[in-house]
Amino acid sequence: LKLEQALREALKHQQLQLHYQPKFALASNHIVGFEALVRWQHPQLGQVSPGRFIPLAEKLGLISTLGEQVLQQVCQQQQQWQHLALPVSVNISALQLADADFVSRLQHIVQQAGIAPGLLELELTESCLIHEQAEQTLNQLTQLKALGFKLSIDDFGTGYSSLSYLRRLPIDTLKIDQSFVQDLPGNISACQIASAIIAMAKALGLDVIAEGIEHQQQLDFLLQAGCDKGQGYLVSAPRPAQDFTKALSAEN
Ligand code: G
Ligand code: G
Ligand code: NA
Ligand code: MN
Repeated sequence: LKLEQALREALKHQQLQLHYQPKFALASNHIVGFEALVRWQHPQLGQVSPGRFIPLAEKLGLISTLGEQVLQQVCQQQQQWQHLALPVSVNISALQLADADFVSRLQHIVQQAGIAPGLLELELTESCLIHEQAEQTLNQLTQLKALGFKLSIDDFGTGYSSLSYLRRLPIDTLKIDQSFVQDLPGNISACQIASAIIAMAKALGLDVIAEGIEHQQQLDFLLQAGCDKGQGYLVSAPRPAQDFTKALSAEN
């Protein structure tokens, strides 16, 4: 009950913050975009992990409220970074996407901020995409795509979606799950799965990015397997936006 009350207060007073993790070109280490990750620093409870409060927000029916605050903050940040023209991705939970108002609310937030939809990418997990209302989800994604938003499948390879369903989705990017990346290059099946995802993405004309790169040998393997983008502690953990603003203005 205490955490529940604290979360309600935090949402009421808009106290959640965002960190940003760079996405980089594996060949050059240049930043090519960011992923926004929500953070909650509570005065008494300390840092509460999203792994705890996101499921709680879902349970309490607060995930759309939380998600809208995240989207609003990302749009504000993108106003500030507009000259960089780097896409920022946002994690969207299944229940948030299931909200019938999701598309129109997102559109409203983006219009209010005056941001080009192409600067926003929505990260959806496979479990977010497969449920009883597959047709409705397909419909929504088609609308989002038509509006110019970018779509990616997060944690790719860990879900249960069929390739025949995925084939119909208007997706731009596959994100190779970090559980595979972690085991590169020493584990043969991890190598084969990563290579297969990269080859499949290319064959389908999709972008592919590897998550959770911590070591140079992982990066080297991915690069020679044909993957050209990554994220991970090797280059940077998620950090406050201002930590990047200065470096980016020097780079661009
Ligand atoms: O940094 P990490 O501990 O940030 O994130 C833990 C989990 O929380 C990940 O699965 C991540 O996708 C999820 N997460 C982080 N930020 C958000 C967000 O803004 N919305 C949703 N729905 N999930 C998020
Ligand atoms: O579910 P999703 O893929 O959105 O979650 C990403 C999670 O991975 C976040 O909690 C983020 O902080 C974390 N993360 C990002 N880079 C690394 C990394 O290099 N290693 C590990 N172990 N975690 C990472
Ligand atoms: Na993600
Ligand atoms: Mn992921």
